[in-house]
Amino acid sequence: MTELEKLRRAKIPCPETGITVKHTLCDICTPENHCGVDAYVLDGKVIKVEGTKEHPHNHGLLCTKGAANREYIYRADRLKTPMRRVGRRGEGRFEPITWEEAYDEITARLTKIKESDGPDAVAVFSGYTKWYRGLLKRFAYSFGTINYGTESSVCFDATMMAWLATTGSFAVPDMAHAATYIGWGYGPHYSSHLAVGEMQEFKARGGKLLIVDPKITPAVKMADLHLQLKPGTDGALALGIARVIFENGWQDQDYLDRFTVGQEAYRRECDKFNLGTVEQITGVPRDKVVAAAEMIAKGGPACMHQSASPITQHRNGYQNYRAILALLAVTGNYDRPGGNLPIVHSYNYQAAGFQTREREYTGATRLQSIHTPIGAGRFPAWDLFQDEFQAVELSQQILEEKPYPIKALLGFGMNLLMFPDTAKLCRALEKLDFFLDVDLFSTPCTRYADIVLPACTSFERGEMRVYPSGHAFFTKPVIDPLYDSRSDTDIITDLAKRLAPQDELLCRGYEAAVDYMFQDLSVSVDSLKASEFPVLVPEAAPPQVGLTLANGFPTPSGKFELESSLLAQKGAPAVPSYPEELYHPQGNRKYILSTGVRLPNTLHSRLHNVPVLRSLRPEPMADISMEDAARLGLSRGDSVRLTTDGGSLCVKVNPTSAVLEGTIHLFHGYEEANANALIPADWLDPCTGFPAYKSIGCDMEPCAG
Ligand SMILES: Nc1nc2c(c(=O)[nH]1)N[C@H]1C(S)=C(S)[C@@H](COP(=O)(O)OP(=O)(O)OC[C@H]3O[C@@H](n4cnc5c(=O)[nH]c(N)nc54)[C@H](O)[C@@H]3O)O[C@H]1N2
Ligand SMILES: Nc1nc2c(c(=O)[nH]1)N[C@H]1C(S)=C(S)[C@@H](COP(=O)(O)OP(=O)(O)OC[C@H]3O[C@@H](n4cnc5c(=O)[nH]c(N)nc54)[C@H](O)[C@@H]3O)O[C@H]1N2
Ligand SMILES: [Mo]
Repeated sequence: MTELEKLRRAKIPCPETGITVKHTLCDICTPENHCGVDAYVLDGKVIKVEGTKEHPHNHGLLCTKGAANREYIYRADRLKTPMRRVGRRGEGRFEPITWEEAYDEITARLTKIKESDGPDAVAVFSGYTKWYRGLLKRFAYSFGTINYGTESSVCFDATMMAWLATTGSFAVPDMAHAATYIGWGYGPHYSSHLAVGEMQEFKARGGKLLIVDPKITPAVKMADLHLQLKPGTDGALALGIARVIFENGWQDQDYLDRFTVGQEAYRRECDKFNLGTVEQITGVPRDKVVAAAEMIAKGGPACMHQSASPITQHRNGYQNYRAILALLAVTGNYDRPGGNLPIVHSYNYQAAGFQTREREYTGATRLQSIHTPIGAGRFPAWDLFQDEFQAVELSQQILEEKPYPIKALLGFGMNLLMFPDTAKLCRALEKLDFFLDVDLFSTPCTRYADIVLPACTSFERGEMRVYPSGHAFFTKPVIDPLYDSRSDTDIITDLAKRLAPQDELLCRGYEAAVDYMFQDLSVSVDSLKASEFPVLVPEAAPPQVGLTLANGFPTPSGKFELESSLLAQKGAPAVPSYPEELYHPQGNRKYILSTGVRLPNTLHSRLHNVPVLRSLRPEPMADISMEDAARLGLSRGDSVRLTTDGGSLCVKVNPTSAVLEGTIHLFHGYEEANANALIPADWLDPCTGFPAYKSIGCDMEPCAG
């Protein structure tokens, strides 16, 4: 082997090999992470990825998913060109067309529908991808429709809405000053790997960790106390813990008296949950409930993990989460050092400690309409706090045409396997007059589209990111867009020029939009582009502790609302409650099925087709307890039929001591075992409309493979 061959094989970046290292980010998972990535590029191809050591957020670390970026961007099923459907909807037969042909057809079809049925008959939807959303939302409003909706209809926003009703502002844990950490539904090793290091430091300082989780996870192994509750019973547990605190006089009565409203009504709710009741509902032994109460109330300043979604994805999820939040008031841990500190999201779902004009940009062109957005009037918390449509109601409105018809859908990164009752959504997509889907890959959803457009990945585009440290990063493409793909924001801008030409700022595209939003700051797209790494924005400042307590909460009463006046006005339960008879997940079925608890090698539907990650769990598998496996005579790899009120499917089992007897865990996004085929369309939290993905009654019986 020559010296050059050796250098190339070792992927050494230097002039001889022609290998260069360029900096970008991983956008496979949640914007909370979006780690810096070093891409090793040879002849316009990415040949290797590593974490960026100079990146202020991930400091060179990458998780399983991030390390698979090369295989992700080169997935064999990348869309190559714009396409027009030639077969039946769902069949997946397409012909390639040019971008111009695609744009002409989209423009003609949408213009016609706007004329015949009005602009609100066109719905604009974004899946999990978030980077283009500011532009997409403004495009929807400038086109004239009020129907802009996203995957946030099922994700973090229920958590956010619980904070808004309770304290008026979202708040993050002040780990640096806390003595106790409440890890309620906390699984960072799989869902948010950078948080693990923070937890290790916290433990090394002597901090105490409480974990409330139905599964035994890597985080449980770090815990001082683990409450292994049945999925979705969190409300009963939180109210029971509060009752123990009150009975022992451990509450911060001064905080409760000065800063909260609704104490009496809340205490009446807590009184319903004595230790026997709590144990019977949740399965958590009474001594552990008492120990948790003591740890939270007496263990020094306590802060809690904000939990993205597993607490709220239950039929009583919103109230369960509010019941947990109430513990911060009972123990005086909101807006105090070591507690949870209020912050505001400043750009693209992230808090960076500086203000931007994002809301002004996205909302400026929203028109008045005689209609309300899809799903309005059905879910009180959603109505109070959201301006988007509630996407779980999309299929219903397309099919029923009530209160008015939806005829066209523009999907960006839409994944139909995300929605409960997938079959119903497929029927709805079949009924549409026009469906555009923009994606990186050929998916079950693109198969229903009339026109499919190929988007490019974060490696092939430039995009703006902000980080909690106050940093902003404007990336540059590290390779050209693959095939004939384009960035989402270029696609939106091109469509805007045809369908909303009057919106001059929108038609100037993404960089103009970012500059508009950042105009009050001393950084701009150009100044950020000049840097290879994230730049600290001078205006960024850490949250100031105690301001809310001094100036009043941004709620109608100016206080921490244990009893929410806004929810009361909407006829929703104003005090956190757990009416078991209403939310019992099992019905007459034997098991509780929880779908979608995160696994290290999966991200929704995105990574099932990435060979290296697929190899870690080659097939979809339901995790079941050793006890249930023994009783049914099942070994690893045997098949079972799972049946719920929503449907039934066959899947292999993975017996494990990590899950509770009587529970079944199945990850979602697999076409061959679609968890959401088991969730009925109406299995929703009535406050938020969020699907109860994580607790539904299920039967299980062995079946042929
Ligand atoms: N690997 C991976 N990472 C991801 C994602 C992914 O698909 N894969 N998705 C991203 C997205 S969109 C989101 S929203 C976040 C979600 O991120 P997280 O909120 O962290 O979600 P999970 O990891 O599913 O759940 C965290 C822990 O909550 C536990 N849990 C499940 N049900 C309950 C319950 O009823 N009560 C309690 N107390 N605990 C429960 C789970 O067992 C798990 O250990 O993850 C993000 N990160
Ligand atoms: N049963 C069950 N269902 C769930 C959950 C659960 O826990 N259980 N979790 C829910 C949660 S919290 C969430 S956030 C949702 C996830 O919501 P989904 O929207 O289902 O998430 P993904 O599958 O990651 O991505 C959607 C699509 O976006 C495409 N895509 C990726 N990057 C880009 C891009 O840059 N541009 C474009 N145009 N497309 C892109 C992907 O190829 C994919 O087809 O799922 C929800 N559904
Ligand atoms: Mo999510």
